[in-house]
Amino acid sequence: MHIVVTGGAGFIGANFVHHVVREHPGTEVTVLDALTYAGDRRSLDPVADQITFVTGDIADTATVDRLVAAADAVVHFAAESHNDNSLADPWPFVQTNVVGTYTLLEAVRRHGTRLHHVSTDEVYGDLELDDPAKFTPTTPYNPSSPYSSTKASSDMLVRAWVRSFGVAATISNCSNNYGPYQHVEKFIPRQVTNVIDGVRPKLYGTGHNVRDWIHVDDHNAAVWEILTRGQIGETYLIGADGEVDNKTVVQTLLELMGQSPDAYDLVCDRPGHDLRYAIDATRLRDELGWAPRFTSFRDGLAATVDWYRANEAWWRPQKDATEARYATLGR
Ligand code: NAD
Ligand code: TDX
Repeated sequence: MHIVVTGGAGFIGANFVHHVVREHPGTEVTVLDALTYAGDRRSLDPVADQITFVTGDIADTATVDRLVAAADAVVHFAAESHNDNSLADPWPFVQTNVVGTYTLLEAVRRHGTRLHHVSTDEVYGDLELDDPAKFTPTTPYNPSSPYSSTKASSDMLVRAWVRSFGVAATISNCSNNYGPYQHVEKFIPRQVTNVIDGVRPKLYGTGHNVRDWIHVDDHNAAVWEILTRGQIGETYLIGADGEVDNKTVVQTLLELMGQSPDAYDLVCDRPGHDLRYAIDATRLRDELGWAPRFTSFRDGLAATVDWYRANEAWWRPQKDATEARYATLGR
């Protein structure tokens, strides 16, 4: 099988490429990535001689058409992915997440190529802290931010192209990922690298918001199962029953890094900040037999801390610019 991986120089996409090269060695992999501030070719260094890398935009029809024509499947990770950035400037989110996904859909329609669209649980909005409910594939869409509304839009486009044009696509909506190669703008890498730099972690608002954490390798193993064995036209939710509030995440990190558990600061909240996400992954578990391998969040966090400690050369170039952006937001 020849797959095109969009966004393969980003956090989850790069880990997916590593996963495929490691676990499914017969697969031919072409990465299409625009190398925005969030993409880093060095994340693919360990597999560089086993893949083809194309620098390009998913909204560029000619490039996309050429690559899609030669592939059996597209695994679509490319996106603008950070909520805080989408509040500061929504336009790149509309352009990449909506127009870019549209461009890919038209190409897979022309060439009959299989598509797996990678999306997020944030399309469902948020849950109350004490609500026993979790998101399921039939939960109504109710996105809160420019980021999540553009991801919801892209999901809707995929659904419509399946129904109206018979495109062979699947969708997955996953919860918050953690692991190696995640940009330092995101919550866990930001706090780990702050502590390494002697800066106190920064919790938005009260720190009571809950995220449903999953290790990136568990997400990517699920994506592979859906790509190869999922039912066309279906939506699969991916989650590992990893609900933890942000304050507990920071306190665990502080403890793992030898600091006092109250050595953090509360900073001003993100506007529209979703309270809680929680995933019911029953379909994925029952239909495809998937189960997470990282069952201890604490152990997964400890390994992630070790990775950031050992790979300062990878994250250091992004750190100052990222913190300068946060400083302008007061966060
Ligand atoms: P990321 O920001 O780390 O990486 C995005 C990648 O896409 C970068 O390499 C970037 O250069 C590339 N890209 C951006 N715009 C592009 C364009 N126009 N054309 C080509 N490439 C472009 O994001 P991530 O955290 O790895 O997320 C990957 C996907 O997974 C996204 O679709 C996101 O919505 C989804 N997702 C992320 C999470 C999470 O916790 N990070 C959870 C669920 C779903
Ligand atoms: O410094 C911080 N302090 C803080 O308290 C940062 C950067 C974040 N937070 C909070 C906000 C969230 O409640 O931590 C939580 C996680 O924040 P992010 O890492 O920005 O992730 P989130 O907004 O939950 O979205 C992530 O998961 C779903 C990804 O960035 C999305 O791409 C994915 O779709």
